[in-house]
Amino acid sequence: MLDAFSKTVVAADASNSTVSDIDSLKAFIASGNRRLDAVNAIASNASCMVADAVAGMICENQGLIQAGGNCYPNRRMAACLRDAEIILRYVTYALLAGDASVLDDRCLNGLKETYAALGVPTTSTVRAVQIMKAQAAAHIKDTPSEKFAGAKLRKMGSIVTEDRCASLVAEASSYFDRIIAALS
Ligand code: PEB
Ligand code: PEB
Repeated sequence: MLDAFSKTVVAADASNSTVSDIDSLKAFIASGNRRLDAVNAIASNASCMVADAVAGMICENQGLIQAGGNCYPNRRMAACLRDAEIILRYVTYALLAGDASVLDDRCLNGLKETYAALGVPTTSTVRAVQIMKAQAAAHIKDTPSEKFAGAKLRKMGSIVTEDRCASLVAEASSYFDRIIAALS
């Protein structure tokens, strides 16, 4: 498992050179508080996001909760909610570390095969992950809308930068894309 620092050291080691990429590490530290806010924006809204993403997935494919569907009976529904929460949690770990290896090694490694063996449908899982991707972007930018959240709307009220943390939104999105790629 790597983070932004160890990755730089490993890369330098592999090419028999000293760490030269100091600037990117400086930038990582300088933007550290934004990063923590981004992680917090996801982590503290996680239960709402997961419930909404799985509900959205089911709205679009109600066969999932009918007999024979993969969210039926309650035991499978619970497993699905749990899985969505696990996956979202690993995104927060990767975002905190600034590196995808924790997500790859501890969550995605073998997940596609596990789902195939259990008969968990890939397209539905991917849809739930896509909704979480949209939610995470909205929460990092602190622009969740009334349209999707209704009375559950929650803004962090964090310091809004001009770019609305675009680079962190892009980074978080890349982790969701990585999950989708690993499952497809
Ligand atoms: C991965 N998920 C399930 C299992 C495992 C995982 C190992 C089998 C054991 C169990 O049921 O607990 N566990 C999970 C994970 C990690 C881990 C990601 C990473 C560290 O340790 N069903 C749907 C949706 C989808 C879903 C598409 C998005 O219809 C999930 C949610 N996962 C689902 C279901 C089961 C499951 C298990 C329904 C139960 C399958 C079954 O028992 O028939
Ligand atoms: C599911 N939610 C969102 C999206 C969908 C759903 C399909 C759009 C995803 C995308 O753009 O691809 N839609 C929803 C659902 C049905 C449906 C259950 C069933 C009929 O059609 N915002 C908050 C809360 C948190 C939240 C803390 C409510 O302030 C969720 C839990 N959902 C949330 C957020 C978005 C979203 C999309 C932040 C991103 C879009 C936005 O807020 O504008």
